[in-house]
Amino acid sequence: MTSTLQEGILVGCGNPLLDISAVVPLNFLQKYSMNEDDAILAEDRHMPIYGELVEGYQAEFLAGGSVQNSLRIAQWILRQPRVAVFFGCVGEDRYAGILKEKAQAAGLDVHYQVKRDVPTGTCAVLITGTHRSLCANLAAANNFTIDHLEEPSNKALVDNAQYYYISGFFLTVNPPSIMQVAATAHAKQRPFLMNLSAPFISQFYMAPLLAALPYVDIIFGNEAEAQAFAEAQQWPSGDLREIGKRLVAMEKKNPARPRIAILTQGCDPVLLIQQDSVQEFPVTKLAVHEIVDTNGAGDAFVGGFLSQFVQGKSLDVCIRCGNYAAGHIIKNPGCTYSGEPEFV
Ligand code: 26A
Repeated sequence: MTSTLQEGILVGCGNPLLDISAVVPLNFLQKYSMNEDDAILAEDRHMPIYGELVEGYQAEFLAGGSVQNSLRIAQWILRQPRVAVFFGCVGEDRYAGILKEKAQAAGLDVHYQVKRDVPTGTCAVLITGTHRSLCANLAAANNFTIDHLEEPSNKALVDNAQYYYISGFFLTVNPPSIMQVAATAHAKQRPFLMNLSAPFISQFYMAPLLAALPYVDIIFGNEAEAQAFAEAQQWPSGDLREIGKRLVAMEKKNPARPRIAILTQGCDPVLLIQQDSVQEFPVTKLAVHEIVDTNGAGDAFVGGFLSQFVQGKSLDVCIRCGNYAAGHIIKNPGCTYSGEPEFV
């Protein structure tokens, strides 16, 4: 990075979760009726998973939560602390301490809402080969309220930012906060970026997603998430390019800035979809022995993208950096990095 960026230029809201990650056999997934590459909310029947992973599978504890991951990765690449600000809700416990320490070590400026008597959220990460299945127990993260954003110091942070990023995952927690941040971005004509996050968001949270979408300047998603959106909309074609074109053509509050869709598809090319064009960006395929786990790959992609986007770089630089960041974290456990970033 050459120039100095404004502190807090990027604001994100999400669910701060501590990932409890372990390699498991396929029958572990089957026992909990989970599939490879799921991303779900824990129900009562999933609650034993966390203890089982710790006791029987040498689980690792890693900083997680989708938006927080992306912002940590953006900070790592930027090498300038406090460019990004993160809001989310945690408990008052050891896990919250770990999350805060990891976020701050990355240079992220965290402003957690703290909910006493509710544990910090966790996410079981079940690794099977190159797949990862996620089961989130949001706990404290689910208690985020809009009044946290209305506290004067936090409101100032939101007002002063130039870029906003919120996951689709956060639609399960607090749509009013999303709408408020989106409205601020719109009023100030600043980019608002969002992520489809998981198929279940389109399946079960379509109403709040459709309410936010008119404010979204850039929408991220992977192939399964885009397909789930298309199915929930009953669009006839499952072709990813067609889905992207329809997504960018949906209602937009600020038509002067047409929506952009960025759809990832594992090691197949990333699609950049704009009004009349679809561009492909190749992904460097890693050898199986280089892959530690794919947990956080999508978040890291967004983090890499954001690190360039906040510097006003072109979309192709942003996407190349997204691909670089995703490739790096796949070679590390969870959404973690090692050494100095090598993106130029
Ligand atoms: C609402 N849900 C289900 C979630 C998540 C989530 N982050 C926010 N909300 N479910 C999984 N994650 C996080 O996604 C990362 C991988 O992309 C996990 O904590 C994991 O770090």
